[in-house]
This record gives sequence, structure tokens and C-alpha cells, in this order.
Amino acid sequence: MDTDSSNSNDNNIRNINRRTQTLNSTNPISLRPLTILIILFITFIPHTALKTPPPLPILPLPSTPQLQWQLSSMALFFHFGPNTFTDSEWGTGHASPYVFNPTRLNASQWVHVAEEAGFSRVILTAKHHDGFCLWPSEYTDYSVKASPWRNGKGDVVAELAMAAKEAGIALGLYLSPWDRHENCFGKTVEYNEFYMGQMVELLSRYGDIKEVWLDGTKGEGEKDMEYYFDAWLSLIRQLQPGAVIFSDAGPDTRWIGNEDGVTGSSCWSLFNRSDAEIGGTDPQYCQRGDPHGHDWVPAECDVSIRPGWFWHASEVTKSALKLLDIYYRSAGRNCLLLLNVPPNSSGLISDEDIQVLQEFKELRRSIFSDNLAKNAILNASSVRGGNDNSQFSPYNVLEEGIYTYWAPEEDQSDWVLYLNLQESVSFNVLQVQEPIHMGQRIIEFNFEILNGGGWKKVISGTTVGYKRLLQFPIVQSQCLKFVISKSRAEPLISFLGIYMDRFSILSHASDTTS
Ligand code: FUL
Repeated sequence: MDTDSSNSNDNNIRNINRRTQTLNSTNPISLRPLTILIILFITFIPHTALKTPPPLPILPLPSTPQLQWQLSSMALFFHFGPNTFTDSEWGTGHASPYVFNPTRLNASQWVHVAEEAGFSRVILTAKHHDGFCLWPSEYTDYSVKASPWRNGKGDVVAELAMAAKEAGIALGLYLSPWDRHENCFGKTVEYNEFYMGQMVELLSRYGDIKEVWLDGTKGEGEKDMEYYFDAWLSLIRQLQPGAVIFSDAGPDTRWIGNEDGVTGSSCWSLFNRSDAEIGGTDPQYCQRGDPHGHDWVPAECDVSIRPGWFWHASEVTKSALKLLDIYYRSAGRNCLLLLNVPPNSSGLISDEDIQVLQEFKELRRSIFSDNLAKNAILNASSVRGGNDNSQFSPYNVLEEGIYTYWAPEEDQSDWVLYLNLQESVSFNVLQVQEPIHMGQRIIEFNFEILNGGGWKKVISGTTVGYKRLLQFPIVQSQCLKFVISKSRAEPLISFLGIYMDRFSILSHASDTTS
């Protein structure tokens, strides 16, 4: 050892000992403030730095593709094919492929319309019930290959996939099991082989596919045959693990049980897949979901912007206010809104549909861009880890997104969030969100305002889920409270907002107001 450093070490040790003796022999009252601070720092810092872990999630939970799907809130559906040219909805499968000739088809326009209107996903009917394929399938002669469009060299799926990729829009594909063209439909093994061959083409040629839409519809009196759903699902998982699979029985997203694009006031993402069958699930069960369900299968609300799914020159577009009403009762009730906007026979989305989509976007922007609770002072009945724990603070509900949330202490009987808006505010919409990656929890809740010295109930409801929007006649108050009266586990809230909607006319009263 080098002597210089050994001497200096000895000196250091002596100095430390001397300082310690001084400390020990000194009356604590005369300790210098800096020393006290150091002692406090050493004593307390290690303890306060420990975080309280998040509460246990409650099963079932969404998968990553299901979360991505739900967070996107809305998707556009494109019904397109020979029906667009023959003015029909369920093509017979015998229309000449020659009718398919969209002279101005531009998939970038479809994607641009989606983007401009605030939709980040699109789904195309690659094959509808008539069996006509919008891509050059090698298993049939009934496809774009046999049409005059792009001299039989075109591929609508490829053009849309390219445009969607460039714009960063997620792409989904609909491949109808019911096929009115193919002769092998009705022969179980042969048709399943044919269908799976087409599925492989679609899921291996066009990059990432984010949703596969399995429509269980089959016309009455059709040939009886078995679909090998289990084999289809395994194949889809193998080829596109990031895709959600839709059908009236899931496995990843379920039909809502109607084609009006709306659900009732209770909507669980929980569901029992064993109680459902593709093409044969009780629509009521689809609509409500199941508070005791073992599977996470959230609902998708499909509806068309026009009366039909395919474009018809004579049909009129729904108004933006109608779309807003549908939005409240779909995306505002824990579902994804799948809005069909059918390209017309020139291969473009019609101007009147674009106009309505823009108005719909503007309505949403003007209502939801200003959370009137943004400056509120928040308090809660309790906070997980103590009132000073910012990780689970009630203020987290003012931050957008699901990953920060208010959590109460465990084993409480009161679950209340209090908001003092600091001034009296008028509003008629409440938005509440749960951090669904932790499971869907809330069963029942009340929303109340302080009015004339007492609390008055504005609205009560059942189920929240990813996003719940509640409308009620205009109320005015400075102090609000959100009370959770029943929950599957400690309730967690990731967002709470209040808004003024000056456009909607309250026509449906399925939530309870007082
Ligand atoms: C239904 C089909 O029969 C309609 O034509 C449309 O595709 C709709 C989305 O699903 O089952």
C-alpha cells in the first residue's frame, strides 16, 4: 500500500471519529441546522422513495391488439364490389365481372377521407357474399382479374394497403364466409380449403392486417355446411398475430347485435365465448356482454352512413347530427364505432358523404375540445398509498389517456371523486373512462352536483369501460361529485370531463337522469 495514501486514510478516519464524538457529546438542541437536514435526509429518503405498486388487475384483460383497437375508437368500413354497379346489396354471385369498372378509383382518397375525419382504421370488403374478389385470387375466376378495371391487372386490396400504410392508417379485411358464386360452397371440406386458401392470400400479401372481419350471415335456404372456425382462427393468429378477429362470437371483438351502430346503456367487454357461436349468438347477449364473462371480447357497432351498405345513387346520407347521436351510443358506450362509407361507382367516396364526415368531425371538436373541468380542484374519498401519493392522485383524471388513473385505498366502502370547478359552470355531457388494461370494474355510478346547499343527482348509470359519454339536460354548478356505488374491484378512473353540447337534441333516455 502506498504510505501517503495510508496516512491520509488514517487522518480521514481520525477526523470522522472526532466529528462523531463532537456530535455524540453535543446537546441535540445545539445541532447545526445543516447537520439536522443531513440526518433527516439519511433517515427518511429511502422510505419515501418507495412507490406503492398498482392494484391487482381484475381478469379478464385485453390483449395488446385489443387495446390498440379500442383506443382507436372509430373505424371506416368500405363496402365495394359489383353490388356498387348493379344497385344491389346481396349480389347473387352471377353478375358479370364486366360490371366492375370504377374508372376513377383512388384508394388514397378513401384513406385521406378517413384521416381527415379523425378515423385511424379502415376495413374493406375484400369479398362480400357475392363471392367477387377485389384482389386477384388464384382460387377463383370471379375477381378483379376478370374485370375491365385496369385491364384485369388491378388489385383493390393492394392499392388500399399501400395507401393505408403510407398514411399510417390500420387496415382490416372482410372475407365473407357465405359465397354465392363458388360451386364448392356447401361442400364442407372443399369450401373450407378454398376459403382458407383465400385467407392465406389476403393475410400474407398485403403487410400488416389489423382486423379480420368474419361475417356470420347466410341467406335463408342456403346450402347447409360447416365452417371450420377453429381452423380459421388459428390460421389468422399464425399469419397476423397483431390482428383482432371480429365475429358475433369474437374471439377478439364482437358484433353488437344490430346494424344501427348503437348499444344499450350497459355494455360489458366481458363475455363468455362458450355461450356464443359464430352466426348464431343471441343479439341481446352480444349487446350487453356479460358481467360474469371469462373472456375479454369488446363490442364493435357497425352502421352505414346511408341506408344500404353498398353505394346506391338514390340513397341519402345521414346527417352529421345523426352520426353524433350514434357516436354517443357506440363510442360513448364502451364500443368501437365502425361507420360504413361506401365508395361510389366511379371508385371515389362521394362529396356529400365527405361533407357530412367533416361536419361530424367539427361537431366532435367543438364539443369535446374543451373540458370544462380542466381547472378543477380535485379530492377523493381516499388515495391509494396516501393522500400525497401523486401516482394515484385524483388529479390524474384530468390527464387524457388511460394509463394514469385515480385509485382509492383498498378495502374502502366509499368511492367518491369531488371536483371544485372554482366557478359555476354550465354543461350537459359527462365523459368517464376506466383504465381498461386493469380490467373493466365499475358496475354502477351516480353523478351529482351541489345545488342550493345540497347534493342533487344529475344522472346515474351502469358500466363505464374504455369510454362512457352521458348526456343530460343542461345543469349549472361549481361543485360536482362522481360516486361509484358498485364495482367488481376497487374502481379506477383514468379520465373525467364535462362538456357543453349545444347541438344534440336529447331524444333517448336510456341513462337515468333526475
Ligand atoms: C351483414 C351483411 O349481410 C351486410 O351485407 C353487411 O356486409 C353487414 C356489415 O353485415 O351481415
